[in-house]
Amino acid sequence: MSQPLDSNCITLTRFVLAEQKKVPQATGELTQLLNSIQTAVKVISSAVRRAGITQLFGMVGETNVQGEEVKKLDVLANELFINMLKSSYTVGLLISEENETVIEVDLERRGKYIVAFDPLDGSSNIDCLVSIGSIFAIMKKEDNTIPSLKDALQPGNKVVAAGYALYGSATMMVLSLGNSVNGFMLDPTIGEFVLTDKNMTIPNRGKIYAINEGYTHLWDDAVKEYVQNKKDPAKGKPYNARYVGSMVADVHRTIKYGGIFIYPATSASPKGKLRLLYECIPMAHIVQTAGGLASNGKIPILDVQPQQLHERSPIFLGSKDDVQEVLDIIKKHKK
Ligand code: P6P
Repeated sequence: MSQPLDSNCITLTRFVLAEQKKVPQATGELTQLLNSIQTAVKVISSAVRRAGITQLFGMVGETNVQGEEVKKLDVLANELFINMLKSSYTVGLLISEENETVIEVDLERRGKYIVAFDPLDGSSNIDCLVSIGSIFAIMKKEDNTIPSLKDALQPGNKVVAAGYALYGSATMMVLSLGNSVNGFMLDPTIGEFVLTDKNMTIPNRGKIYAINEGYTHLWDDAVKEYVQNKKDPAKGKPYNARYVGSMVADVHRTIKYGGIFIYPATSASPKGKLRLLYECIPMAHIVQTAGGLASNGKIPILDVQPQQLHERSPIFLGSKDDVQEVLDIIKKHKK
């Protein structure tokens, strides 16, 4: 039985417009910016779902700035984010996981915002149809100088808005404007994102831990002890292990069900794998706004001062009590 059409459904566009009206000095540019991201996400969603049919799977035979093989969908997603953001007339500088340097917007289309994004995260999962996602963080340029690298290297506590799109069994956008986190499901019958998860809050404690245990031999003693505790019946009811290997999917489940997502530093990757500007910071902004914690093991992710565009960071993210538990073990091992 199909759902009756709701004549008053709260679309993402309506929601953002209503939020804008709550801010007297708002110019509407953020609304315009978010609408351009929404368009990019809708096209990426369509492409992801048709990839097998339209031969968008597979490599393009190139490698990106991370030295990873680039897939056709990666290229399409990156171009969509860049083109839609540039044509929103609200952005002056773009930072993409796929581009080695910052992308300056031409003068006539330049705006006051700066957007750091991972256009298609988890792309190694594309060909086997495991959920993938897009991640973005929006900052403001603080002065009227020509946009440059220094404008990109802002700490996460300067982020104005952050969000992700999850291309899973359905396509969903989750958005944090700083005061609340809200989830919008794409209704393909009307081509709109509709508010389905109002004011998302992460449980204070969960029962799931997510970490790639294939690297156990590379972890430090604190992470080894924490994960061992999660499996030890003598320490309490063991947690469930869940790991998709796609950050957006793992983080979304963590917000919905509670628990912890960890990508730690290892002896092979001393700063971990995940990128600070367009993976860790946006996810930290969203999880903290939803009532959780996100740390690099020493300080909150949002307090880290980025030094380089594609720098990596360890991340411990999720339910307040779960993250605090591992931070306490890290502190104990530092003594
Ligand atoms: P590993 C995907 O490649 C990604 O960038 C994130 O989405 C994911 O959390 C992580 O890497 C998975 O890395 O080393 O566990 O395969």
